[in-house]
This record gives sequence, C-alpha cells and structure tokens, in this order.
Amino acid sequence: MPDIQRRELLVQGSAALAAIAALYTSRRAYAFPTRASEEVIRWLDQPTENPDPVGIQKQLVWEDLDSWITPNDKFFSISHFNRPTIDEKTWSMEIGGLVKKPLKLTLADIKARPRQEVVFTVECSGNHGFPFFTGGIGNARWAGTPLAPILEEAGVLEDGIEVVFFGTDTGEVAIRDVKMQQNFARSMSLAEATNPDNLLCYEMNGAALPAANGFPLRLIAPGWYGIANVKWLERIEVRDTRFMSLLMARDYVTIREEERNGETVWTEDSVGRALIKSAPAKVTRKDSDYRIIGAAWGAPIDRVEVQIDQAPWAPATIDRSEEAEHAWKIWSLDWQNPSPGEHTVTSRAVSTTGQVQPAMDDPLIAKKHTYWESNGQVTRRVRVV
Ligand SMILES: Nc1nc2c(c(=O)[nH]1)N[C@H]1C(S)=C(S)[C@@H](COP(=O)(O)O)O[C@H]1N2
Ligand SMILES: [Mo]
Repeated sequence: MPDIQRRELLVQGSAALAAIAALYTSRRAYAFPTRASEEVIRWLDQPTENPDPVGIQKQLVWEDLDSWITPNDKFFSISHFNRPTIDEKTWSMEIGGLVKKPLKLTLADIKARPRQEVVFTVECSGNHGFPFFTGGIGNARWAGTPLAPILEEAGVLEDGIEVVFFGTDTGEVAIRDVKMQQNFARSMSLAEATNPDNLLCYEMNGAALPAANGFPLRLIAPGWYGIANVKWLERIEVRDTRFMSLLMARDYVTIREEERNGETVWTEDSVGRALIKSAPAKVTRKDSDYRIIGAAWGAPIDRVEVQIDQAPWAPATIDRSEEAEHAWKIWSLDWQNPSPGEHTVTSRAVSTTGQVQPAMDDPLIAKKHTYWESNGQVTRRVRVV
C-alpha cells in the first residue's frame, strides 16, 4: 500500500479503510482483459432469429461480454410455462412430505436465517443446442440461505430419499392423449439436495431476485445446469420414490448411441450436473494486435487451449483477478498480426481432473441425438482486415 494511503488510514481510521476497500473491490469488479480504445470485431457467424422470445429472454451477446459478473438487466431468462407474478406479502413456501415437522416459511422467515453467497455461472443445458440459442448463460452473485439446515429442521423421515422442488408456474402437459396442468418441478436425491452449497436464493447481484429469475425465491444449485435451479419456488416435498417429472424423465434427457463390444446401446441420462465447456467470446483489435477473449466453466478448470484455423492448440491465459469455484473463468490469447481474411477460432477447456471438452466429432457429441448437454467445442468465424 502506498505511504500516503497508509498515513490517511492512520488518520481517518476505519472510514478510510472502508473507502479504500470499496475502491479496491470496485476495481477488481472491472478487471477484464480489455484494452483502452480497442475495437470489438463481430463474429461472421451470428445466432439465427429466436423463435420463442417469451420462453427465451435476453440471451448473452458474446461480443458484449466485458465483465465477470453479468448485470441483472442483461441476464438470460428461461421459462417453460407461464411467468408468474408473485406478491411477496401473500407468498410463503411449504416444506412437507416425509418430514417430522412440516414448515411454512415467509420471505421474512427465510431472510432472517443465516445468509450465504455464491458466485455461480448458470448455463441452460440447451445452450448451443440450436442455432438460435447460443447465449443461455450468465454469471451472478446469488445470496440466500442454505437449504440443508431447513431440511434438517423439518426432520426428514427414514423413508425420504427424494427432495422435490415445485415452482408456481404451470403448463399443460400431454402424455399420449392425456392432458394435465402441471407445475414446473424438478428433484434431487436427499444427498444431492443437502449439499451445503445449495441455497434458497432471494438476491441476485445485490438486488432482490428479478421476476424473470424467480422472485421471490429460487433454488440455486451450484454445479448444476440451469434446469435444476427451480425458480418461483412454492413447495419443497420429501418423497420415498424417485421423481420422474416432465423436466427430468421425459424431456431434458440426453440420448446417445454408445458402443459395447461392437454393438450399439442407447443410453438415456437425465440432465443434471453441468459439464465442462468453454467458448470464444470475442475478438478485439488494437492497431494490428488482435486478442481473443473467452470463458470456461462447468467443471474445475485447469487450462484452456485455442486453435486458430488448423494451427496447433495454443494455451490461453486465465484471468486470475476474478475467481470463484462455481464461476466461469475468463481467458485470453494474444493474436499478433493475423493474416487478412477469414479465420476460425475454437476453444477447449481441460479440467483439473484431466477431462477435455469434447470435439464436435467426438462420439459423445456426434452420437448424441438430443440437443441438451451440448458441451462440444465451439468454433466461431472472424474476418481480419
Ligand atoms: N419454475 C421454473 N424454474 C426454472 C425454469 C422454469 O421454466 N420454471 N427454467 C429453468 C431453466 S431451463 C433454466 S436454464 C434456468 C434459467 O434461469 P434464469 O431464467 O434465471 O436465467 O431456470 C430454470 N428454472
Ligand atoms: Mo434450461
């Protein structure tokens, strides 16, 4: 710390300390591999027109990525059914089912409980599954209270194996020719649900949870795909059977062909935990110095590599100024004097346990018949002038 600041600190005591701390955090919040007076070059390949602007709102525009935290007014939002407007004065949430002591909690009850924060990058598992859906991702600082102690207080009975999260939103669901009006609902096993990271979340980046993101309360399950983070929570129920909801067992199922001794087996996995992934976000130019910037998430990231055209993979630099266990990592690669014309840029993330983000022709991706869990390597096209 420079002398002048130290002296000020001694003179003005804790007020100065707080001011300096605030300055330091605000500077940190804007750390990003951006250079003054650089130009952002838009990708030649752009997403196609969104056919469902009500269901899929405000996708991330990758070229606009300029901060580690995604501001609330730019955060993507997904809804499968209706988008409920909930009055917090009349709202409360029940915790019931196989528990000794069912609970009914108001928002004030929940806010009075211990507060916990997590910076977590939420990605929709359908992101990059369609040409119109490539920005279903954002990174926010979520605050709420941990779920596990609430389940503990309710006292899960011995037969309870499954925790179901019901949203307020409903939609018509048809199975064969039977039509039903169902709530949005997802579950976790008791062990998954009681992970100490899981939050009943009421705050997003320091503001009340916006309506689009689940006001007044949503589940935040760090490390899981977006779908598990149930918004507009209404009821949590402990049950003694696995829960096979629309959004776990009939939709949001990844179906793949896999090979076993030369024979094909079809595997069907319910979409749950996030998978390792990265994407180039943008190319910037300052005079003839180009730079590629991107993000990597979905698993503990060890490194990111970038391939330009058919050149060997080059290691990107990970921005260490802003890091959190469940948040995306921002990376960059300087690209000096590229030749004029069109180029491709591909990134791949490698996890600390050695998992590599699969190439598009890897059987994991190429033999996947459904669009969820599209964590294959993303290639973008750019023109250098
Ligand atoms: N109640 C409810 N929760 C929901 C959804 C929904 O439609 N209803 N959509 C899910 C999906 S598919 C995603 S990707 C995330 C998106 O969170 P966001 O809208 O805050 O970005 O919310 C999840 N939680
Ligand atoms: Mo999603």
